[in-house]
Amino acid sequence: MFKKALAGIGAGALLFGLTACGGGGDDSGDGGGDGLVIGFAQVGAESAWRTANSASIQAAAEAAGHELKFVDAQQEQEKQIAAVRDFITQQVDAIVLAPVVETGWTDVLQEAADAEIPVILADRGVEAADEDLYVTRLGSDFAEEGRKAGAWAAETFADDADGTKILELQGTTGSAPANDRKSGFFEVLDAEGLNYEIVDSQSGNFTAEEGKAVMETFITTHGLDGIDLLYAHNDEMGLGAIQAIEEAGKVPGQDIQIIIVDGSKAGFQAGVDGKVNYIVECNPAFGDQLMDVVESVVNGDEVEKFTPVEEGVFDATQFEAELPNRQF
Ligand code: GZL
Repeated sequence: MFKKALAGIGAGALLFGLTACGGGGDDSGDGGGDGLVIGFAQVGAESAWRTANSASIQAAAEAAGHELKFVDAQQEQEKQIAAVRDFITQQVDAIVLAPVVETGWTDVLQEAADAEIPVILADRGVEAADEDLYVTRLGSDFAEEGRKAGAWAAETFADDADGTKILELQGTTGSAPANDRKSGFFEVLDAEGLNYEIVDSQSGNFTAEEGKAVMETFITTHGLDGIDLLYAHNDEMGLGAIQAIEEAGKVPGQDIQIIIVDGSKAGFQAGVDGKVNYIVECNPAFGDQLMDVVESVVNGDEVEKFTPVEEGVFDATQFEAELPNRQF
């Protein structure tokens, strides 16, 4: 692989080496041609967001002429770690990792560093202690997504004299989006001085099935009377909760207001149907941007430690107009 041939050579030679490699090469599919060989350890296929993210990255790699070795880890960290180790053995040019949780990566990231294979984080992040073991992260600012949700809730319930009662469906326990969407949300509620109570908060693991099951438990434990707001960290859990709310004889979007994060077609349809009140967008379609970042890293270019993807927010007045634009 061109990387091994140039190990320990200065950036200039690295650039020359890439050009040399790019000029010739065989069609063995090992990246010996113009393209890179990129190992991608994806979280899983737990949501429409994830499926769209995988499709975006796979399409972008093909369009850029790179070979993408794709592994769906089924939301299991052990499978992601094994995939990264396999990419190291295969001596890929770069590793892209969407870490399912923030902790437990130090050893395998160190192994990639020792093998002189750059690691780029796509989507989720890892704990700060491992910050020097990856080159850059491309993805969302999850805390900002939480702040956006909190700002709408603080405004919507500002005059709720007897206090706003909140249920929270958290994403995968230990994942960056779950941790940060939670912290950003309550940071704003506190900063705005909202009088609120967290009646209950559990993880629905970003899936519709688990989101519905947890909401059923919330209803059994607390009932829905007096509950003002459900904050669901992604669409799937919110949609599962809507089923549980309706089966309990209540009207989602009216008896209990609902915030979801992602912005899938199904989420916007629920908004058009009046069952969701606010949507914070989380953009999965960053495949082309990711390929640019990977190429820059392999070229030895300077890159920012974090590159946020662009994303917006939508309320009930915008759902119908935006629905046709949704890509996943
Ligand atoms: C966020 C991403 C989350 C989505 C969920 O960038 O990691 O994981 O919000 C997905 O839908 O499961």
